[in-house]
Amino acid sequence: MTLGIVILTGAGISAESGLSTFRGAEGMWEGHRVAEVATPEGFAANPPVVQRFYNGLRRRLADVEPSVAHSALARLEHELGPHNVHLVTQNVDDLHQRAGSTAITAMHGELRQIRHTATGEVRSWTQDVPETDTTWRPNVVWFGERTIGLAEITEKLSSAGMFVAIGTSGTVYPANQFAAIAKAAGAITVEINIEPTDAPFDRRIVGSAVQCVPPFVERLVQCYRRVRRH
Ligand code: BJW
Repeated sequence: MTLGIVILTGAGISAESGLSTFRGAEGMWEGHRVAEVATPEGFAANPPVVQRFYNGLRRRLADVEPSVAHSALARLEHELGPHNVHLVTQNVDDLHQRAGSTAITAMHGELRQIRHTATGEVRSWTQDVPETDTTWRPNVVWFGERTIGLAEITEKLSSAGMFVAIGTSGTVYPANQFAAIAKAAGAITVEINIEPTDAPFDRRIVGSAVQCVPPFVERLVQCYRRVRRH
């Protein structure tokens, strides 16, 4: 039996672990303009600002832990099987991986990786990148760059029975199209967010990820067990 649940997560799922979301006050990002630190043009114009910014974010990862929301999604994959549950995250942190999820597409890249600007070689980050370095860049997707795994994601959305968006503002393309793609393919669409967005989801669960994701997962697991028994 294949259920096809696709889950999209955004910065909100990591907020209660202590990582800030993106669209805070006046579009500032940890005190930087977005164009300064999250575009190829920003990197070309001022590599030290960008390298310093990402070195700082990476170091911060060591101080945070996955929350019960991340763990609940890992449990969902474990209970239903990786062929039934696919997690697409816009987050560049590694909290889903550390919580135990394995069927993941990190569509905006991974903070703990660096990429060679000429060859595209990807390496694990082991130490701070020198601030003046332009040979290695963070392996994250900046504005105007192609997201990772879009064809595979679209395929999964097109056969999904359920799509769940957790803690994302739905302001960034292409992730903000996923609910519509899944819905057009016949999926039930669900949003879990502390502040509901304008997008036309079938169901909305309003509250924090830590409050809402574990009971939501519990209901799905119970439902799955009931269906399997019959
Ligand atoms: C909680 C909570 C709690 C809080 N519990 N909930 C015009 C000009 C130029 C470009 C464009 C344009 N129009 C459209 C574009 C395309 C552009 C785009 O979308 N721009 C818009 C902003 C206008 N998109 C792109 O450029 C993408 N690429 C692309 O389109 O490629 C096309 C292409 C094709 C072929 C060849 C080449 C190109 C790429 C987008 C990359 C985004 N990258 C970033 C940075 C990653 C690196 C880094 O981390 O530094 O990814 S931007 C940033 O936004 C980050 C996030 O993943 C992403 C989404 O943010 P998210 O997760 O939704 O966070 P927030 O903060 O917005 O929302 C948090 C939510 O959580 C809120 O709803 C809260 O309520 C909620 N919440 N606490 C539950 N406890």
